[in-house]
Amino acid sequence: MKNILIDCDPGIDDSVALLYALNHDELKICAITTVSGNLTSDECSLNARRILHLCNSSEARQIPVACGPLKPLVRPYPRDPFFHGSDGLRDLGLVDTGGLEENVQFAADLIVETVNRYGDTVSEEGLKALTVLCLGPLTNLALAIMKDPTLPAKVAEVILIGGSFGFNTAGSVRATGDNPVSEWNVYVDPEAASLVFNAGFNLTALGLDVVTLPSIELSPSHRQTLREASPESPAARFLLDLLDFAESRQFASWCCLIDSLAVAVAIDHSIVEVGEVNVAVETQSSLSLGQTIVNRRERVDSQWTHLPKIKAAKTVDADRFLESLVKALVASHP
Ligand SMILES: [Ca+2]
Repeated sequence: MKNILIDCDPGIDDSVALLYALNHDELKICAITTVSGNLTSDECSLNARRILHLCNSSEARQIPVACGPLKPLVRPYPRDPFFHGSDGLRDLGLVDTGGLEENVQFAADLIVETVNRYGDTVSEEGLKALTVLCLGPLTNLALAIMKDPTLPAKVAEVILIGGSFGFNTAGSVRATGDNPVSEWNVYVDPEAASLVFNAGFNLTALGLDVVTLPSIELSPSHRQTLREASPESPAARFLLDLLDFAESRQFASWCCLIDSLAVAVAIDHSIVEVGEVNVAVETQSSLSLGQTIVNRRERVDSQWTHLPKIKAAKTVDADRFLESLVKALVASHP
């Protein structure tokens, strides 16, 4: 069992990721924090609690949900051009939170508290006990390390959805930020991303290089499995509804599954192959704001070794990822 904290902005792909983590028996969600990204943080908090209620389990009802700031660290909030439905959940009528209230703490405070509660304990495998999944802009984690700079040493790993690291052309042909070279989560709050990349976490970034690959496509067999489970499984039914929504607008199924890859990597890191990169975030240019710049020059004396070194995913075993996701979703019962 792995303890995780999920910082997120649900949003349809975050919601699938939450349902995946909630229904996987190797993960325990210790806390959920929400950030302004796909929607503003307060809308995301409401949606996170709607998803917990959809699970209808006593364990899900115990998970604290705390809301972060309504805007990025220093910039206005740019509303997501990708339409998630007017409520962020595809307008399926999932309005009920089952009475689940938002935690009174600010998101960054809940992150600090949770890391300090679990970070000094050690798992059976000898690892530090809390893994942090960041599925949206990095505002909350940046605020948390400003409050408590000891956090990076206490977290087992940060697994984040963000950036683009030049391993293939996906970062340019499927860029999601509001310019041709940036990824949405880093684009929204580049200063926060820069702080987090420089903080010294054991950090794995899952960027556009892997999350937008066309091989992340649910097969007819996966869809049949979801359909057969859907009368009993609200999570399976939810994903089928989202796929209809995305594909009716000519988006591929990976659009609904981006954030779920972080959950899959938390369960089994070998689902992705990673490489080490020195990376910086562009925070000045109006043309390339949010670009994650990786030095790919061959000459040893041309390396930018002063930049922080992180792990970034190069390839993904899409078949194993999708099998794991579908298996968890079909197992969910109210
Ligand atoms: Ca997200």
